[in-house]
Parts: sequence; structure tokens; C-alpha cells
Amino acid sequence: MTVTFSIIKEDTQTRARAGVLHTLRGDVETPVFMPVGTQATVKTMTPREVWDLGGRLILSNTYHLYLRPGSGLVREAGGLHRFMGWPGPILTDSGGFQVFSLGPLRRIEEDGVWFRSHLDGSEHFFSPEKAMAVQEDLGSDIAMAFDQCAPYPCSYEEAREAVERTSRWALRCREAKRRSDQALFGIIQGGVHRDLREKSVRDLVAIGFPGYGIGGLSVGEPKDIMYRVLDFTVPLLPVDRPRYLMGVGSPDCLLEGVDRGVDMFDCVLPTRIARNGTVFTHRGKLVVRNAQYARDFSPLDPQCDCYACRHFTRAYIRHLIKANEVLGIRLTTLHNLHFILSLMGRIRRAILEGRFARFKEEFLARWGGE
Ligand code: PRF
Ligand code: ZN
Repeated sequence: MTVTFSIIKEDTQTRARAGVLHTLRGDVETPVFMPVGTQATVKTMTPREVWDLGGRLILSNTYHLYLRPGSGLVREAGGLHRFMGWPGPILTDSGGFQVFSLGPLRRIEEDGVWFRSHLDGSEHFFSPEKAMAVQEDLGSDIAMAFDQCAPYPCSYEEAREAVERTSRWALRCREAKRRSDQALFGIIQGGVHRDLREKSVRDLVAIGFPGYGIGGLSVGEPKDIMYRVLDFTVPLLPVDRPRYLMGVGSPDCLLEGVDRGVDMFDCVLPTRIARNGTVFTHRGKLVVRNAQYARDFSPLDPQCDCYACRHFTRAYIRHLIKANEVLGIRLTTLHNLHFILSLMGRIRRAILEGRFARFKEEFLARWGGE
């Protein structure tokens, strides 16, 4: 297997685990947060900056790179790692979620999905085989199976169809797989329904993957429902394989996910909110763009030791953002990534030292609502 997983420590009070994901491009300590580089760039950051912030595994998107610049071009460049100058491991999402998010621009058939490009309206077809071929062109270390993510809310029937199709498509992905240097993870669907989640896990574990994505969550359902679904889904998964909760990355959800046995996360949230002037602090989110910070000469987060917090004030960063200076969103992005990546490091240390439950409680008490 090209990607393997070892568990270093299992928490006794919660389902949290600390482990290591071994890839051909290096080891990744888990629980891990993957910064998102949809367009072959973690927006505003150089790969060296991402690395220095502690990013070790990044996520990129099949759908976006297929449309632009085209996966053939990326292959010609020597693969995604060389194209974007990121030497560490890369996971690519299959395009399933992005295509299903297009709404009226797509048509689902058993063989695959017809969709129109959000860029120029041109028509394209994605199937399990196509998603694998594109991900093989990109040359990611971990490819994701092409799945069908049902919306929330949706009927039981719709959720059931998504599960059954996702299982058939997962098998087709596995059969279409050619590269021996790329791992393929399956994706669990099933919405909020226990029996459907059970069926999805049963089908995918029967095929057998080196890791499992938990899809179809964080699609608009209340957080307590997501936590309940994790409560009954994660224990069904093989203990010795990494579990990846797709599209989740707010500090409270990371802690609750780790608590329930999740090892991997990705989310555009830290980088996206940074670009509209919102930053994480240990006391919750702060909209540094707001007028109330015009004369606030304290750092974004007094408890943070990132470059932005050591050298600049809220007033200055607010000024940069108001003046549309790119440094403003570079600094908020750097801070938010540092916040999330260092949170993951602290979570891991807390698990290793047997004090995760207390760490989580103390962090959430200060963090507040949200
Ligand atoms: N499937 C895939 N990618 C995803 C999701 C999914 O269900 C989600 C759901 N939050 C995020 N990204 N393939
Ligand atoms: Zn900071």
C-alpha cells in the first residue's frame, strides 16, 4: 500500500487517536488539518509559507484543475507537485462534491454526471473512470473516489440512492485505478440516517480502502446532528485506517471530530474568512475589518505567536484590508492557518499526554459559542 497509517496513541476517555500517515512524500502526523489549494495554490501563501506554518498535507480539487488549466497540462508540467512547487503530499478531492454543488448546471446518470463549467458554460462529463484518470494526471498522493453527496435536507429515498450509487461508483473507481504510487480513499455517504450510514460503511469496507472519507456532512445540517452522525458512523469504520471528515474545519468542529475518532480534516474556512477580514482568536472569531478596530493597536490575537501577531496591529491590518492592499489578506490568511495548524498540534500533544478531554473543554470554554 502506498499510504499506510499507524496509531501511536488511543485516548481512553474519548475516541481520539494520535497517529502517523505514511506517504511516499513523507510522514504526516494526525490528527491533521489540510489547507485547501483549490486552484493549485493555497490562496495568497507560497508553499514555503504553508510549510513553515506547519502544513504537511494539502488538498486540491480535481474539478477546478480539470477545467483550468486542464489536467493534461498539469501532467505535462510533471504533475501537480512540480507544477505548484509543493514537494509534500497532496490529496485531491474527486470532483464529486463540486459537480453536485452546481445545482441546475448538472444532470446525474448511472454512468456519471453531465455538467456545465462554472467558468464558460461548456459541457463536460465526469464519471468514476474520468475522475480517476484526471486524478492520475494530477499525480496526487491520495485520490478520492467519485461519490454522490446528497443535499441537506433531502428525502430518505434520495439519500438511499446516493449511498447505493456511491458504492457502485467506488467499485468502478477501484477498477479504473492504474497508478501504483497513488492511494485511493473511499467516501461514506448516507446523510443523517443511521441505517444508510451503516450500509455505506459495509459496502465500502467490503471493497477495502486504505482510508475512508466521511462525506455528506457539513452540508447545512445543525452541528449537533453532524456530531450525532459521527457518533454512530465512526465506530463502524476499521480502527486501523485513517478517517477523513470532508469539508470540516471550524475550531469547535475539529475538536468534536477528533473527540469522535476523526484523523483528517480539510476546509476553506480559515483561508476564505481571512480574505473577507475575519480572524480566529482564542476568544472566538473577530471581524478585524470592522470600524471598532480602527484604533486598536493590539495584535489580532494577543495569545498568538504567528508572524502577523508578532509584528502588526489590528488597526494596521484593518487599514490594509480597507485599502485593498494584498498584504492585509496575506496576514489574515497566515494568522488563520497558524491558528488552525497550531491547534491541531496542541490537540495531538494533548492526546499523546492523555489530557485531550480537558484540553477540549478548556479551549471550547474560552472559544465561546459559534
Ligand atoms: N464528497 C466529496 N467531497 C466533499 C464532500 C463530500 O461529501 C464534502 C461534504 N462536506 C466536502 N467535500 N467528494
Ligand atoms: Zn497570529
